[in-house]
Amino acid sequence: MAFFPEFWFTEKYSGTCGFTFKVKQVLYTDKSELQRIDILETFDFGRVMLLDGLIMFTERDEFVYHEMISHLPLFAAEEPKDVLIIGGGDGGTAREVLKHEYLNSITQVEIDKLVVETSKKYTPFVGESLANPKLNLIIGDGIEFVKDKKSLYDIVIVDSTDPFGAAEGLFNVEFYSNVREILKDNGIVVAQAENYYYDKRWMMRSVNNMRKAFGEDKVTIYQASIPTYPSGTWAFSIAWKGDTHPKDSFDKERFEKLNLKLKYYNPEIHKAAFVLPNYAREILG
Ligand code: AG3
Repeated sequence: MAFFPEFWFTEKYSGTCGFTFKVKQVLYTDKSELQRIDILETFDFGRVMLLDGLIMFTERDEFVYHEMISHLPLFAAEEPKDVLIIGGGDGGTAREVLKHEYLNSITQVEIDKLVVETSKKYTPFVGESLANPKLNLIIGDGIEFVKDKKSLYDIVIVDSTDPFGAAEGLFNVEFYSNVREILKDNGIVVAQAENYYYDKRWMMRSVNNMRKAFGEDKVTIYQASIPTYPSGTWAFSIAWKGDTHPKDSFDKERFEKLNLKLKYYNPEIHKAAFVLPNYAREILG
């Protein structure tokens, strides 16, 4: 009987549990100055990008994350014109933001050029957008970029990796304070904020530091179902400078006019995403 070797990948959540799937083929492996990058071809999730062995996105469910980190703040904001994306080197967030054709400017600051190049080549379903001439893509450090600038953006989207290594500084109070300064008066910031099942301290690092920068009552989280991320339920921290809670400021007219073909986000989800189970509320305090 012939023997067919099988290759299974596990993202380890701890020493005792994780998430596993079978791999058809490793399409790419390399190391940048900052991290190891792998692209896998899988049976169940299409192409998958790993950074340092952690799942950044899969072809099958990336739409949830990218729609929710983009459209929610964009439709919550009042007449947004200028958007800043920090991180997001794969291009998925840029793809969604670019759907808002009325925007004046979209600036993205990604620290790792190799992520950009790899995504363009191996995962064009997200990476293609990085070549869009409407996107002003800067290869640089987002932490430095937001320093000493005032009132430039309506929305800042922080599409980072987990809070260690290069991304650690994207979760601290100095960074969020600079983001507050770079936002215009009614500006909104959204950041990927891990999950409250395995990593509640990571999530709360983002929430608590946003609270210090924006004020206790100007920060919350909203959530979305992302099957291939730890716990399957992902949190996004959100802070706003104006008076209106973003769950109450959905711009219906703009939404209907744009008529986007989306797979996750809709007007009901805009509100529902802020509804949290009791144990998550308790963690938030
Ligand atoms: N950035 C957030 C990924 C976090 C996932 N963490 C993990 N698998 N441990 C995603 C980048 C997509 N643009």
